[in-house]
Amino acid sequence: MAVGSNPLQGAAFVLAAHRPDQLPPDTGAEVAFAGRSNAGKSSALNALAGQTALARTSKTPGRTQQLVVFTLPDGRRLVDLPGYGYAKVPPALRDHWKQAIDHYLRHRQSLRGLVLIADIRHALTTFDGQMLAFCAAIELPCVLLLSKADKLSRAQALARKREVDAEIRKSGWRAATIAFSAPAGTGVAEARAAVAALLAGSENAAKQMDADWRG
Ligand SMILES: Nc1nc2c(ncn2[C@@H]2O[C@H](COP(=O)(O)OP(=O)(O)OP(=O)(O)O)[C@@H](O)[C@H]2O)c(=O)[nH]1
Ligand SMILES: [Mg+2]
Repeated sequence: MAVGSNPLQGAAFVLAAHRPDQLPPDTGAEVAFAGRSNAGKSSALNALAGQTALARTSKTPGRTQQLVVFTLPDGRRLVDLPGYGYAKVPPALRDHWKQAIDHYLRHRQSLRGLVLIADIRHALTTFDGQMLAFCAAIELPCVLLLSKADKLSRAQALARKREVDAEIRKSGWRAATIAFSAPAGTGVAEARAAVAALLAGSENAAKQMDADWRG
């Protein structure tokens, strides 16, 4: 690939699903973007796609309220998930999303990997830990984008990345971490390459076994 070309170029909106059964057919390959509400999932997706207004972003947490699906020209997909942990969402809706995301992560055969987004300035949340543990348990590759790195100096950002790397190792999780900033472009090229690698990855072995077992 030519230097500077974007493997995630040409992404286009497909649909927004309120329930996993409204998603496109479970074939091919997709990568999902997950993380705490307001962490910068939609902004990261836009930066990776090289577009400013593909996924909707907002200062107000709880913006993304559906499983929003985008397709690349070759048919592979990016999925923007609703944020977790936003206290002001009514409990019934929060439960709905928890279950929908849970179901999606457990059963989606075409899911090749997860991009987890967490604000570099904050400690990983319980939910982040659950996501990382879940990925480790089902051997789903995970890339952790440490977002809003522009809010720290380079030295501070590097120190935080090292801390998070150490926490991941200590906990027995597996994830590549990238210090990331959507507005400053930090880590964008590296994250694009990581997502392209996830999309090119083989079907998740554990899920395939699960599907075979379920018949
Ligand atoms: N400084 C800075 N701000 C960012 C960055 N990424 C996102 N933001 C800001 O953080 C806020 C939330 O960004 P979103 O991308 O909408 O976050 P989200 O995780 O999709 O949020 P929900 O859909 O509500 O779960 C917005 O005001 C963004 O402009 C970043 O890398 N640096
Ligand atoms: Mg969002």
